[in-house]
Amino acid sequence: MFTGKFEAPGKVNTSLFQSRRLRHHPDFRNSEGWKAVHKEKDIPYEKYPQEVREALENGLPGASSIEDKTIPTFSRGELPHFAGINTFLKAPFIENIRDVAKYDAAVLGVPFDGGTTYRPGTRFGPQGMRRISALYTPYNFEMGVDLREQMTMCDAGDVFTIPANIEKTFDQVSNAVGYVASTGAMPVIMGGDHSIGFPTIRGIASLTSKKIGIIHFDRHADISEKDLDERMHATPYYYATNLENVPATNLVQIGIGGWQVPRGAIKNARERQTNILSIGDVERLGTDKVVEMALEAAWKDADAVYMSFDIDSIDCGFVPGTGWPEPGGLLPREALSMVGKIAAEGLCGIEVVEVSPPYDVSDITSLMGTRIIVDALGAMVMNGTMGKHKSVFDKEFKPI
Ligand SMILES: [Mn+2]
Repeated sequence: MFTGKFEAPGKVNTSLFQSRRLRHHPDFRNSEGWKAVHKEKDIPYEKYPQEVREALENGLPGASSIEDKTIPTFSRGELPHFAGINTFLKAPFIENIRDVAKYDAAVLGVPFDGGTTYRPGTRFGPQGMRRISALYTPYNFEMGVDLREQMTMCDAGDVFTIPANIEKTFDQVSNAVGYVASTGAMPVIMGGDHSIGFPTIRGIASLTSKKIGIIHFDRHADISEKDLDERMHATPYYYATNLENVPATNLVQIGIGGWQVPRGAIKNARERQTNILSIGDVERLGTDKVVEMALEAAWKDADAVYMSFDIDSIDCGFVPGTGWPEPGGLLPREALSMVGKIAAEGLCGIEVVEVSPPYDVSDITSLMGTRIIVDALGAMVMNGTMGKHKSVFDKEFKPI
């Protein structure tokens, strides 16, 4: 902190200090920082003390030399961030999947990279995101939300995927996501490559007769009919928009562009009239306008919206750990801003795909994936839209 007492060597230019003295003290009251500092006091503070009490009971009181009497002998709960068993955000792991019904949201991993056509490794995506999510507290400063205090979340573990069989894996994924959603818990899915974008929405769409829109962040259109003769990670939106209640005209694809988009996919996008917004559109229109357009198209005559976030929609300089890096993508700030505003309106599910830890550097790609999830959850909590989608489900869960 500058105290105004240091003496710089040599000649000091005092004109800057003098000009400051002439002005009034700047007013910070309209700054986000000032507002956030004051908002924090209104967030409930009940579950954390309860967690500390449980930690002491389960983990034994700490050594007598430790002055902070909230510290147990065995690490239980959030602290220290480098310790413990890594569930997502240290949320409770539920051994019995039926217990998901008790939570607002359930995080589940889909460790699968059988749909990958260049770099593999996304089977380690859920582990990568869980590990680095330990870095986070459940509180977000600017939003003024505390996920631990204001919602309930569990880690449901991973779907049992079949590494060499895409179709069997798709069935497992649809059943897992459909089951979780049918209990009322919002599925939060950590991929996995983007091939899972079809079975995830199939699982949710099977629970309702109503229409579902999709907001899809990506550098790639992912709407090819086949890739290397199979339904791979370039094909999810071809099959998703074949579903009766998932119209292509309610699919919004943000960030598409570059040299990795197959022409056949674009023909399909054109024929099906999906809504594509390029990085240039984001730059030219700005994130607020893009969000406004995306929400309008995705929600048009739809009853719920699902968000699929391919981490490669962000410039690969920020997310090197991914399967098909394409430079020129979104800036992290642009991505987070749009995700927050889209989630604020309510979502029936979230997925983050294409995080490939073997190609990552310092966990930054996993960290970005984690951040997309927590920002979406935070925005929903802040706007009171968590759980809003539940009324859309009017059909029973029927496993494939
Ligand atoms: Mn992609």
